[in-house]
Amino acid sequence: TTVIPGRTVLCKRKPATSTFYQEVVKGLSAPQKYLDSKYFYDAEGDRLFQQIMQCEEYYLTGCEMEILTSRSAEIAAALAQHASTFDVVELGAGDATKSIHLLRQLLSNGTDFTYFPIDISANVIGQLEQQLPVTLPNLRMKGLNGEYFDMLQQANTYSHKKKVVLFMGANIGNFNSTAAHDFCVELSDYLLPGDLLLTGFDLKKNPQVILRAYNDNAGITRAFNFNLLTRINLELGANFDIKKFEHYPTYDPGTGACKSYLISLEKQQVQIDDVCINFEADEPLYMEISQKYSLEETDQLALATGFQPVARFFDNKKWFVDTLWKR
Ligand code: AVI
Repeated sequence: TTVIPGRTVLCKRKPATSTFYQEVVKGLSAPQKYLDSKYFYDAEGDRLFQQIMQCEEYYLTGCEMEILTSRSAEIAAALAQHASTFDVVELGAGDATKSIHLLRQLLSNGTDFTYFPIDISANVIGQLEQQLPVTLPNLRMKGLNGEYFDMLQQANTYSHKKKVVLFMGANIGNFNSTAAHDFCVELSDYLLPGDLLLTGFDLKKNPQVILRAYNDNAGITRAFNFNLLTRINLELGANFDIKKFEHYPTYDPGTGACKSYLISLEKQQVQIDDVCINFEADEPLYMEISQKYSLEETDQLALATGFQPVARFFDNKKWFVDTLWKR
């Protein structure tokens, strides 16, 4: 057994080599322990996230749904104003319950477009390809299963029209500000001048409202966080005891950073395959950021990454915005 001072004990068994394993061990071996929130979404995580979206406290989904149901005519008009012909590409399409309203509006306007939903889950793409033609019989679509940027490139091989990219659901909030900047720069590199980007941002608002959204009474968000530990136990043979951790959501109204932690309730060791991780009592494990934006900050992000803000669509409470940017 090899002992790395202060933290990790490496035993002699051959370590697992999956990216998941490597990223988990890297995060848990860092001086400030973290896990990547992209790993929340196994089958159980997907199920819990569906429940979060139904929670009374989790206002984001309802706000963006209100924008898509009540403002799709305005959004479609803005798209037509800024691009004469285009195709629609959705990053992280999920079940498309929000975008379907915009797609329906575009069809009823007689817009000639193809819809390219992109999702990392083959399951999601399969379901969309079965369901959407039933709901929207006149829709031309081609599902793309894979990483966002690889699939964006693939969409370009199917069509040379201008692209309207949808990146909704406040997914951009799960990047910290550097990562959000880098993501937009990379996206801008994959697009051509005149392409459009519709992004959902959760806006800064009363801090209690935000904090409650990540600390619902039924404990679903708590279970969503703990599920990643359970996933690591199941898939990587770890032995996290979730009773020895506490869910600790935070919101800083100064920076707009809403961060979730799991706090170790005691000094303990966790074994992951052949790696042993030491937790101190009260030590935080950083799980997720859900960054909140001001309108000025959304404009600054656009301008810093090669986009021009051209329109904004709000819910009635102005808690959420879908911004339209032009590359
Ligand atoms: C997917 N994403 C935008 C959600 C959010 O609000 O950050 C994930 C989530 N985490 C806890 N609750 C919801």
